[in-house]
Amino acid sequence: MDERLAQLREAILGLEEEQAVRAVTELMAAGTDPQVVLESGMTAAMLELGRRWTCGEAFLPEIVAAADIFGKCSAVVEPVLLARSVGKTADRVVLATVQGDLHDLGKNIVGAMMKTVGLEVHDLGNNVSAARIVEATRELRPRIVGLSSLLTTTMPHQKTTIDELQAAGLRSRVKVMVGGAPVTQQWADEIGADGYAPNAAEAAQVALRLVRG
Ligand code: B1M
Repeated sequence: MDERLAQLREAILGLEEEQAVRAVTELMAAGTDPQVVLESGMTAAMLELGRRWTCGEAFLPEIVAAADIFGKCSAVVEPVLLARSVGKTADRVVLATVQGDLHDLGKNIVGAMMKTVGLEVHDLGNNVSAARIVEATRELRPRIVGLSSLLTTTMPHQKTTIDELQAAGLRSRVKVMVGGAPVTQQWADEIGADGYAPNAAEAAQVALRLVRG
């Protein structure tokens, strides 16, 4: 099993789309836990790529290509993940990557994991302004607003969004969760968020705790 996960990682790192999709399909067929495939296979490959990028050993076009392959692999894993969903709750989540930020692979996994615990997820996409999140909160009346940010330069938009929810008189109606690679519990506390999670599996559990009050 570990060997197949390693093959998946290597295929993503080598930008071998066919091999990556084949590896992920075989892992699913073999009954491997989709969460393990997402975290230890696919996410691990992206983190290694990020490391190589920082060291000048990988370049932007490679990152773009790997992100595309990651999306294709996700399309194989997500249906398996969703098939394990427990019954639906009536609780809605509005999820977005904040303004100025195009990173959405992690946010998409968070959305999928939240669906598996029965939450109704409305994903607004990436590069979403605080105004749009406020509007969606007013329209959809979610219990949770989830904000993802992968750039240190866009993290402040998590705070702006919280401030704008407050200004619109909606802050007391929702719990705000934040996450993304540079986000920490300390940052979440600092900006007055109600929850933080370091990964998608924990995000789903934190969301459940927040809706159960
Ligand atoms: Co960019 N990028 N990127 N990038 N990118 C990072 C984030 C970076 C750390 C790379 C590096 O320098 N080593 C760096 C940020 C540095 C910083 O902020 N200090 C960086 C940079 C600089 C940039 C650009 C500025 C590069 C440029 O153009 N010069 C540019 C910015 C574009 C923009 O957003 N405006 C850019 C662009 C891109 C691509 C478009 C090429 C691509 C994104 C494609 C896409 O998402 N569709 C990309 C990628 C892929 C990365 C890395 C390599 C991988 C990110 C990823 O997908 N990880 C990344 C390196 C890294 O993170 N170390 C990097 C896999 C994903 C599953 O994990 O998103 O962390 P992650 O999500 C996790 C958790 O964080 C958590 O759960 C998820 C699953 O476990 N989580 C939450 C996420 N959201 C959550 C929300 C929650 C709770 C948990 O509650 C609501």
